Amino acid sequence: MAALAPHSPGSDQINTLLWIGFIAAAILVVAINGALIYTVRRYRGGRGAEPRPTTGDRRTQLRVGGVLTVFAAVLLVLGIVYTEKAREVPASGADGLEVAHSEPLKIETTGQQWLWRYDYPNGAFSYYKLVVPVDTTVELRLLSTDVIHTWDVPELAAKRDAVPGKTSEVVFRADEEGIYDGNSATFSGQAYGPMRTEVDVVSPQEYESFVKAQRADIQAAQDRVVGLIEKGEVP
Ligand SMILES: [Cu+2]
Repeated sequence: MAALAPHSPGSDQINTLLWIGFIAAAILVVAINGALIYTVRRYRGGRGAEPRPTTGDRRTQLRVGGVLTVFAAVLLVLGIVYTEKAREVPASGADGLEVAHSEPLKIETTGQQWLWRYDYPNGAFSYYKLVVPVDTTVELRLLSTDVIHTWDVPELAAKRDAVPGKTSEVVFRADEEGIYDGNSATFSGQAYGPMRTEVDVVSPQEYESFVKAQRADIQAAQDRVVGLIEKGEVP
């Protein structure tokens, strides 16, 4: 049951919690079936004989009730502890982006039918593919221009909705370079299926050169359009 391959502290906590839930369920299944088989075998009546009605004495009832209560209480506490931990904003690590050591790298993330757009601090933007530095705390500020979209990259963070007129945040710190795929998780119109995303986790140097090159490309394209307008080639 590898439900997740966590690559960020938050999804790590959620993964641990999933395992705790799985083990708790397994313990219950074994205990209940064990008790049932034991009781049936122990109090089995003879062939043709009327079965004996049995009730446990009060002490046994209290003991079983007590054990189950403690079990439920432990699960509740673990659930609260791990969800709280998953909400904590992790600090950037030593291998992370230098400027993001004191506060997270903020990237504006806009969902629109049917694309994700990422706006980086230096003015560069990209569609579909988000590039972030490894070991760096990244804060995505989710916005939507039309309907509700859901940003869902399970290896990095719990999914979150981008709601028109509201800002929500996704925080993660990727522990390994690589490509992480995102899903379409909420129906947002006819082309929601292909509205996926991809997160490329790269070294801080690669990140810096990506946003620099991206910005230069965008600037060059804009200059070209302005040039054409000035020459009267674009009405
Ligand atoms: Cu969508």
